[in-house]
Amino acid sequence: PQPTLLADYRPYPFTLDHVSLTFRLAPKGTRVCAKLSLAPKDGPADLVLDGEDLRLISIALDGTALDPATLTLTDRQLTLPAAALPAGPFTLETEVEIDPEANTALEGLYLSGGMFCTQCEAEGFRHITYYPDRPDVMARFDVRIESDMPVLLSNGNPVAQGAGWAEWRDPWPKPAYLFALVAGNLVALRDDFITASGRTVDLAIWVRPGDEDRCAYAMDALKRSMAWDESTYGREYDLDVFNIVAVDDFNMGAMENKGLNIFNAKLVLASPETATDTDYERIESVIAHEYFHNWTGNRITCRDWFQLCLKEGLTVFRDQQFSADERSAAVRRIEDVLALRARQFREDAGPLAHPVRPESYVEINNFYTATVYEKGAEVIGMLRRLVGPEGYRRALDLYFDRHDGQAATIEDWLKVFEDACDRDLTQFKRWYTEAGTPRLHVTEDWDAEAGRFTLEFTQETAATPGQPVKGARVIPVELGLLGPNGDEVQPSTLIEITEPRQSAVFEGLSARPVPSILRGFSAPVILERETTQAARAFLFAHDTDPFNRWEAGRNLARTALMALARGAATAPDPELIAAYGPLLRDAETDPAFAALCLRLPGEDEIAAALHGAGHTPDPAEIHAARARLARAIAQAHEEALAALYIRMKDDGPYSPDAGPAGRRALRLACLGLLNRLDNGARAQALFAEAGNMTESLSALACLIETNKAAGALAEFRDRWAGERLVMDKWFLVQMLHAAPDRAAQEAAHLAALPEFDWKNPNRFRSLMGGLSANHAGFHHASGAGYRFYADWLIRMDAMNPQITARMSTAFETWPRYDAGRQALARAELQRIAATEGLSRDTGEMVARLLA
Ligand code: HT7
Ligand code: ZN
Repeated sequence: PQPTLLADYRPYPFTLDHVSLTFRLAPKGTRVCAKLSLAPKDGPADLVLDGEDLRLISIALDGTALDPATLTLTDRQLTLPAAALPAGPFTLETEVEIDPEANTALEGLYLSGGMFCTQCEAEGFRHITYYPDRPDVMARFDVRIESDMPVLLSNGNPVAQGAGWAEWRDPWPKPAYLFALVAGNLVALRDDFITASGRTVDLAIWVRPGDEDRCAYAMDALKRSMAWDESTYGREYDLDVFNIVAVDDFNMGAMENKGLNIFNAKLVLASPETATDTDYERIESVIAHEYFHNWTGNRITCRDWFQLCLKEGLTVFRDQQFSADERSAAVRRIEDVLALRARQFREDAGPLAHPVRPESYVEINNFYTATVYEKGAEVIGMLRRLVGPEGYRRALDLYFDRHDGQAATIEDWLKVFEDACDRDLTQFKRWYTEAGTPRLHVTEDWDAEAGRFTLEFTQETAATPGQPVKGARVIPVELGLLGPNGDEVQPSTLIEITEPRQSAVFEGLSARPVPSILRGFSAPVILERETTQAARAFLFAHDTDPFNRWEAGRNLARTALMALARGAATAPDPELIAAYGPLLRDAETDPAFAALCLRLPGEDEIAAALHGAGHTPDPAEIHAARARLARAIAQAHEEALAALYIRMKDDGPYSPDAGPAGRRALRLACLGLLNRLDNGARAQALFAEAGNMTESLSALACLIETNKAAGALAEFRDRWAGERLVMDKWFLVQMLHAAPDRAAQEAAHLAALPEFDWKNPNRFRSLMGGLSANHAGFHHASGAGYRFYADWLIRMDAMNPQITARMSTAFETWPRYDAGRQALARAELQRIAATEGLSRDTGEMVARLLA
């Protein structure tokens, strides 16, 4: 298939003011009548409408049926020649038939557990009716739904309803990707919100009967999000109602359809017994994210899909700010950076690397990536740092004023910063146009006589697919200097690196300082420092910037693990082990932070670091090194860990708030280490007494690791047999913690169970995602992990190309490993590529992976 290019963008030659849609819902033969009010913009042009998997029943122009000979119909488009169209405004009416029951790809209108629902981003609307399915065509929608389902929902405000029908009107022009419809047997948790200007908004979260008592947390998060967007960005909600619907079968996390957000049930439903602290945290942030899209995405949308980061990067940045305000800012920053490195740095370093704003795609669904989302958010964080909080607010106010109701571009976005903050962002724009993670190398020079300390920065970005040469980036580096006793001799200051090589000089110092560089992770770069384990341990003990304190501990541990894994050290680094002493003594000051510091770098992170340093990672050695270090830490600090494990026990009622969740995180981090010594004894006891899912699941993981889980797994399975979201966890935990030598076998065993409903995306992701995240299991030298995974990708592709293509990214690191593993992985990718009838989605991904 031909790629779509940013350079080929052309405005749509018609305006589309208004759309009327009527749905007669039926599982097999749903009828969709659409009336489009169109007008040519600048003279005659062919009218091209997108449409896929539609059966055209009738078509009429200004009320008169069209002779089928006038139009050209392909399997992707309907074209009416300019000569057949009036010179002024006209209406086009079509009736089509679609088959929601057969829609296993979950794009367009489909059925999930007997309920009708839609997913239209990015190009799902073309599976519903003939339409200019592109984000720069914005229209007002009226919708009539006819169905015997008790609840009938669409975008905007309700207009009228009767037995078997309902009508909705959305007063705000929107692109088709924000269209939504839901029809089902649903019940609601209701509440309301009074906006800053005094309007009452009716809120409802719609779920299957029986689930309504698991929506309170999501509702609370929604109301807090609405208040936060008013107080922090001055953005008020703009409809009379805001509906959220939870569905079981969903390709991604959630969708921001105007006034009718649709969510994967796992990001709405939570109770202490069924959801973990991490689930609660994620529900809060995704509810906020989708709500924030109302302004950054819906009121101001994207001109074309190349501009996806305009709404996604900004909205991720906003949800991160929200969580930082609602919880601990330092902890949230560390978690965000962990996720960024695990997903985005990995993407940027491999065959799938692409710029935050790509310039070409075959299937746009393949570009909903960590680069567009998470790096897109980092770029905005850098902009905010460079212009300061007031400048940022001025720029955002201008953005909303200038572009409300428009489909905008990254150029528009940068221009508001240039205008509001009087800055030239030409060089900064490279963050949007060039792929790859810059490496920022720093060397230190100390002139004792002059009391002068110099840092020299060199930046370099490696070639990425299609981009052999890179320019220097603007890199905001927040840094401070610590004196020998840990006092801050130079408080945090912002240095703007713009050159390939640049220095920063600090004068008037009485002793050689220890620099704390890239505080708060002020830029998404790989910082390379020539430093010692002792200097890292010093920062781990003394840095006043919590992010860099954590970072120092992480670097200390990663360096030690790399040495162990490649046989450069014969025993775990004593400097590292000693560094945990003060941390544990002080852990109760901020338990969530201490828990993060106790978490060792993951195996994939160690593999990436080894590869980045020019070594070939061996997954089995990495696994062994990590286990060995964890055991050594546990042995050295057994007493302190055991004491904390007891002290962090919470006897009160469960609360998902940051405080109690942080105490649990610390307690469970201690458990994870102690489990290496007590052979599952504490985990067994905890599993028996656990009053919430966070503890149950951690105990289960520990038992699997000590090979003591048979009884607990059976008990868990019996207890939660009817709970889909909990059973997803049962599959996932077994895959994540399976012994590497048995991981593929274990996956095959689980896949053969009757509970493995592979057509449900959450269930599929639990098993396959769990396998690919089991680093040493997936990359097993036998190739069994690769083979099993590829078998299932091939099977899933015929069912759901979007899920398959996304999950093929498990292979994105294959060039990192030894020749044997490379050959095995390549063979599996080639086997997928050669599959007859392979989807465009997966075809594009596999081709890029093999390029
Ligand atoms: N804007 C949405 C992205 C999206 C999506 C969601 C669900 C299913 C398929 C989807 N394709 C794209 C979600 C978001 O980022 O907020
Ligand atoms: Zn989003």
